[in-house]
Amino acid sequence: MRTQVAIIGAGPAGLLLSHLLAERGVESIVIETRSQDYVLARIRAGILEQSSVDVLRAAGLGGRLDAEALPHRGIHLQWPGERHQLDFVDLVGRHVYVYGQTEVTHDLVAAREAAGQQLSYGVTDTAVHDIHTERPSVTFTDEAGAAQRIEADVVVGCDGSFGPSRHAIPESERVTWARTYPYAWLGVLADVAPSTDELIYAWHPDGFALHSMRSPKVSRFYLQVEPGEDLAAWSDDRIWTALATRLGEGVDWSLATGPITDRSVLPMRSFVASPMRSGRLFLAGDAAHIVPPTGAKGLNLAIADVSLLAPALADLVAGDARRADSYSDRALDRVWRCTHFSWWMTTMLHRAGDDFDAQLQLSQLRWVANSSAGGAGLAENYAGIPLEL
Ligand code: FAS
Ligand code: PHB
Repeated sequence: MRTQVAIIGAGPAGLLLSHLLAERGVESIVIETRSQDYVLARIRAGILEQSSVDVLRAAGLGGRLDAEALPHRGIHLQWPGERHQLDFVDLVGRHVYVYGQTEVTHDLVAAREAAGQQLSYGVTDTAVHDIHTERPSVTFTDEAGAAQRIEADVVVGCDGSFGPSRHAIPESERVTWARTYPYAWLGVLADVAPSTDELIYAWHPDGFALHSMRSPKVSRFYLQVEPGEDLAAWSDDRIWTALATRLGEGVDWSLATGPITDRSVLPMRSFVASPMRSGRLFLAGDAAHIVPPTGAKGLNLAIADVSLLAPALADLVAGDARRADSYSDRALDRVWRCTHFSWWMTTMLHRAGDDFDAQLQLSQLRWVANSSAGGAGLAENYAGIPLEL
């Protein structure tokens, strides 16, 4: 097969990139190792920054989003006996939107199918070749078991945290940074109306808890647990008791419960790989960086990367390499800002260390909740710094 841009991965990064390239008259082929059903069923991020909503709307993907997304002015910070609302609109003039990554993926798949995008699911043995030539290629085995090759002008690795593409960058060129946190998240999806108007991020001696949501009838929760926690150790009752305690201790509030429809343990780590470009190979999204989800940055960073990359590749295939040459540095600026913020939110809110650490965390929370400077710092990063495209 022959195309201008070969994209590895049909997650948000790969699907949105193919859409933004098509808008610029650049053709692409997308290959994906999972089935379409698997990709569409994944439950992941829940919050879109204003910039991400703007990108999706400008790309004609705002239809369902405008009808179903829940605009939120801010979040609640909670610790035993106190709950404080941080109003991002008052602090920095920006909203955030509750609209699950699952919905974003559905909208992207529908748009790409309507556009006749060439997209192969169920591929295996993906490999990237000749990235330092003007004829890079991707080989893979298709769902029918046949060996395939895509010859392209450019290859983009949108293959997530466990994909092969970043390993195609020569070791001598590649630098990576990683931090594994001493805790994980137990994620819970439940068919119950949220017991809060906006997300509650709660510090508690027993561990962190987060009350999020997907719609007026579906709630999403997270509990800090040990890394590699055994799901079997968490009955429904234990989950609801822990959530009610951690989210509500010392405040006049009660948690509604309902049928739990999904539960999973999510590891917490930070990871950055540089550069995000080598020759004719570019990286975008989780293929280049992973953030702990406390800052709600993962999906938004993937959208930011491809918003920068699409115009750069359109220029490159037309013979102008300037934006492609600056892509990695520009993308990594935002990656490190989001990596720091996600680390900061995570280490402020999760119980680890000794009582001295706990006093430091509580003091930081009181400062963020009561100082306009502290609140604006969190608001600016959480609501997202405007994209400079
Ligand atoms: P993705 O991982 O979404 O997509 C990569 C795609 O590449 C996948 O479909 C994969 O199957 C495919 N692929 C991999 N190897 C391949 C190969 N060899 N050949 C072809 N295809 C290949 N972020 C938040 O902000 N909040 C959250 O609550 C949150 N929860 C998460 C929970 C989990 C379990 C995970 C893993 C991530 C979570 N994230 C969360 C982060 C997540 O939302 C990512 O940031 C987002 O999916 C990034 O999108 P992509 O870069 O497209 O990567
Ligand atoms: C979610 O709704 O899945 C969610 C929201 C905020 C986060 C992480 C996850 O920080």
